[in-house]
Amino acid sequence: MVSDSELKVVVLGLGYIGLPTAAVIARTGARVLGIDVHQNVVDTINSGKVHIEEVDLDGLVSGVVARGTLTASIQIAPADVFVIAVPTPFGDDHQPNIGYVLRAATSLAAVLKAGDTVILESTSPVGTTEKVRDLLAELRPDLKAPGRGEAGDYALAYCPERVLPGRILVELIDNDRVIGGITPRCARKALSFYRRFVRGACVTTNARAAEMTKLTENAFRDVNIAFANELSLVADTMGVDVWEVIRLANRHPRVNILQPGPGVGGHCIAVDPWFLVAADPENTPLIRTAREVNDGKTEHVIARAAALIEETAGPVACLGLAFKANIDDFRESPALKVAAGLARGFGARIRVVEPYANALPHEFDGTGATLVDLDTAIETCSTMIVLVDHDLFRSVPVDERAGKAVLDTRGIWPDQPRDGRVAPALRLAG
Ligand code: SAJ
Repeated sequence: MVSDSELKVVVLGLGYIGLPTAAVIARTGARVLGIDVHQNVVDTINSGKVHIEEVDLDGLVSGVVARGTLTASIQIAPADVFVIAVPTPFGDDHQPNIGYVLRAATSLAAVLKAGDTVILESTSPVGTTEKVRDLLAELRPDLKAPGRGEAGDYALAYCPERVLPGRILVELIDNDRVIGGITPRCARKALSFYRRFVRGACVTTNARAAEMTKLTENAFRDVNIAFANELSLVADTMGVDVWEVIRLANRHPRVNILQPGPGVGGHCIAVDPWFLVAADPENTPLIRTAREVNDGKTEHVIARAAALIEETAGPVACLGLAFKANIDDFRESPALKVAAGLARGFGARIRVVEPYANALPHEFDGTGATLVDLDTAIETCSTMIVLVDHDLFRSVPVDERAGKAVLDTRGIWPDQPRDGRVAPALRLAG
């Protein structure tokens, strides 16, 4: 086996998954070349800095760049292992777009040689790895493609990333990995690569099963969050505290309900279930409905918050823009959608608190809304809309919230007084 320091790895795509992955592999001593289409990303990394926020990533990247085990480029080069970690978005019609994956495969085809291993990590519709194989076969007829009746000259596998933003560097090492080979031999070859840096179990299967496993994991979470969000609407109608109900129901040994919120954000759970729906629309009513319930929750929160704001006077604090707690990622964020929607309706009355932002995103342009710190919001706003469960917001004690009207979509303040007259505070399910 090639020693760590002799192993050459190319990681295509230096985003939220590609960069941490490249850095973790570079830490083993392997020589890693990270490829990105954006020159500014390449320059940032080569200067030892990072263009994305992730716990401990800056220190790791500056270390491996200084050691010379990680470099970045827009130009591909030969390697032993190629890891594709590019985005797979969907279009307006919810159809997956694997264009970036195919472009990455096209670029590595130029330098592919016998003995190499190619691994796709991007969340992908079932059958994508086979499409990559067919593309490589077409571009490189001089090399035998795997899975076409004979042993291939190179290995090709699908191994989905499964890391949670905010815990990426830990989960890259500790999580189990599912490795789906185009052939069992391809899976074993990819397995020997992951064993170099993964402490979790590495389980092998075929490429299609691995592709569907990834989509299944995120659809499972989406469906379960939709259940919690639907419950929150029912509880609101009934005048019951949904978090109390969930806490009590979860005392049953076989019940484990997730948490309601203002909707589902991020670039994975709100996207991936559509890949299953697009593949088999007739047989996916539950998965599609869950998506609609979660998106509908955001609209519901906007309407609920608008009604509350209309009943009150003075500035209104919207707490949080991130798509979930304690991160700076605003992609597909329901909190951002709610706050921006309210800013469009109520203009300068809206004061946004987001400890992870230096300025309001462009969605607020021209609305008159402002970004303020938490203390200013507490001092000046008699109405508060909780949209993200950042630790900073959780820590606001009950006496600082006294007398305020509160719409808490995350259930972070169970002690919020309910006496609507003395302290006009509401704890609504959102
Ligand atoms: N959310 C709720 N209620 C909950 C849990 C989450 O409303 O009980 C919301 C969050 O606030 C957020 C959204 O769901 O808006 C998604 O957050 P998340 O923490 O559930 O997931 P992500 O998108 O950060 O990461 C997911 C993870 N998948 C699963 O847990 C099955 C992660 O392991 C994947 O690697 C990642 O998607 C991905 O890249 O696919």
